Amino acid sequence: MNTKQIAEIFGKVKQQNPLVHNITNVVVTNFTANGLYALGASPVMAYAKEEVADMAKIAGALVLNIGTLTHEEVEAMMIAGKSANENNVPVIFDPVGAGATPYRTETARRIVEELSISIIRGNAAEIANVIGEKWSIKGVDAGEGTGNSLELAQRAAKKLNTTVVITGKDDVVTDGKTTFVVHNGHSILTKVTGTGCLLSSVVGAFAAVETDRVSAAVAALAAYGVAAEIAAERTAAEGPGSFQIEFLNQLSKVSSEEISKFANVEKQ
Ligand code: ATP
Ligand code: TZP
Ligand code: MG
Ligand code: MG
Repeated sequence: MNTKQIAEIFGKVKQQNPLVHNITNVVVTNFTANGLYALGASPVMAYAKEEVADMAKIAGALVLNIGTLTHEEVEAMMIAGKSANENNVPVIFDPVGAGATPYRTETARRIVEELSISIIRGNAAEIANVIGEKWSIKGVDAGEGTGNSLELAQRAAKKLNTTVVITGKDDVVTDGKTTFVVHNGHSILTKVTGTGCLLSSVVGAFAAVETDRVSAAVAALAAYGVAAEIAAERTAAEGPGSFQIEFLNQLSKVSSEEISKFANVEKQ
């Protein structure tokens, strides 16, 4: 996986304009839809249990996010996930806040047990709690952990038999055999709500056009991180409000050349 391959996968998202079906949280819905449009994908949010199976089967990827979960929404996620699995549509799971309350933790575990998840993306605390390890979490934000994210991601990939993405200052991608660390991004991303959730949906857009899960996730993280770096530089004198808008601009404007040049990816 080199920076040229990353830029190629990014180019395929723009060319193929994949439909990404999101069952996500009420905080980030609009930002997620706008971020996917900016990137060149087509977002759709569909939640009714009467229609989710039909929507998931025509999508390029299904993204499940438990940020503001309700009983009805979880049932819809199960129906959508089973339809996606039957129709070979990749399922991306963001276990927002797993570990914060027993209901979230139990639901996250039920999703990984009952569905075939292609890629799970969360902060270190969320991934640790999904696999039954202790890692403190403050609401939806990663707390202080005792462990090493890279080793945690590798343990989770083996235990869940899936591709795991743990984000933070550095991002780890692993399927348990092949591991990459992506160093792109900017700390101001933690001051804008939904930047993790949007990233999970962006991973969905990349997984829709690239069947190798690790390559799709690495390319998504690098492109997203480079766009954030450019946006942060351009709004350095302002704050998170200006950054949020400029980040959407850069998800749309960032070029394959910039991604090749600035992607900072390390194979372990
Ligand atoms: P949390 O709620 O713990 O912030 P999250 O679900 O919002 O988790 P993040 O881990 O914040 O997700 O990841 C979202 C994006 O922000 C990723 O692209 C990640 O690389 C980037 N990011 C997070 N923290 C930093 C940081 N300190 N420096 C650079 N990039 C960061
Ligand atoms: N509360 C429930 S979901 C949510 C909040 C604040 C959004 C979390 O977004 P992210 O991308 O995980 O920071
Ligand atoms: Mg965040
Ligand atoms: Mg999150």
